[in-house]
Amino acid sequence: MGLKDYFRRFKPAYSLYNFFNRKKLHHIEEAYEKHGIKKNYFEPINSLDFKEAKGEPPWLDSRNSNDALPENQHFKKLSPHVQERIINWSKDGYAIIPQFFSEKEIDTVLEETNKLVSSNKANFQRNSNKIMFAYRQSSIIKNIVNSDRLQNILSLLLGKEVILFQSINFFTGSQQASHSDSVHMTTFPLGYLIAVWIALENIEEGSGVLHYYPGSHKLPYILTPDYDHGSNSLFLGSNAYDRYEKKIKEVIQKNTYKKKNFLAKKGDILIWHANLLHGGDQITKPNSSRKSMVLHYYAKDVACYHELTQRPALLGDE
Ligand SMILES: O=C(O)CCC(=O)C(=O)O
Repeated sequence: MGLKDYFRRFKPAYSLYNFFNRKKLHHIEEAYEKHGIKKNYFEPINSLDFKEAKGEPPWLDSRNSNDALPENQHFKKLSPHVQERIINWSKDGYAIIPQFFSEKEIDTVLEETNKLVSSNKANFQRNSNKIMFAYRQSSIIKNIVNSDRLQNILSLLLGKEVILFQSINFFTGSQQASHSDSVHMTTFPLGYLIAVWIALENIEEGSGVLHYYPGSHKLPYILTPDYDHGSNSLFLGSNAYDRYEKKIKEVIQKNTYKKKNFLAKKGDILIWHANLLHGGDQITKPNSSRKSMVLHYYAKDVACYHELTQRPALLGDE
């Protein structure tokens, strides 16, 4: 293992970084205070820290959306097209809204993304061709994708106002193994993350299609105590994510959830629950493109952190 990897697993390095980023960590100080957790804002954190804390899950995790949504004032204001698409949220853990974005909106997002790339401003993730946080660099992208029209739906589903935390633009399939976002972007109480996948072109079979397991959001969350993560007080476990993926594979094998693929048309969206298992299929047609954008939102007034890397989330920089 290289020195760089060793350093990436060294928890005090993150603490030092956090120490100098207090402004982006006020939210976690507030959460610690609210839940009586004796911890400094810069220290490592994971779900075990909230073992004794009390908190309510999102309202549609404890109620049936078929009964609860029709009584809701915000639901009543949505178009019948959207209402019909989100009504089974609590059973399915996902909602597909065809043609949520117009062709013109998507073309504008693509043009802006291409501009970021050609001007060398795109924030490519290490060793990948995914662009992170494009919405922070282009207000045009931000205004299109992070519209009130979308936020109102997400806030309704979580029962709390949402804030956009991260966007990822893909040119090709991620081929990421099935996972729950809650190991990457975790909340206390659990369940206060929500994601939106936007098709930026018609998605073809073989291009590394997004897959998901309807209903799998009801499975227990797989967090630090539930798999062999290999970390200790100083270091994160080596290959902790591989170990997590292995655990999820076992969970899928033990259950009977049926995998579905999202063969989306340009402008379609799929919204998923914080704990819905999903991932990217293998690319079987070499050189195929799969242009898409993912938005991850946290709810306001909850603890937001990263279970896998045991760091509080840095919020801000909008
Ligand atoms: O788009 C994909 O292939 C997977 C995206 C994903 O899993 C995520 O952003 O959480």
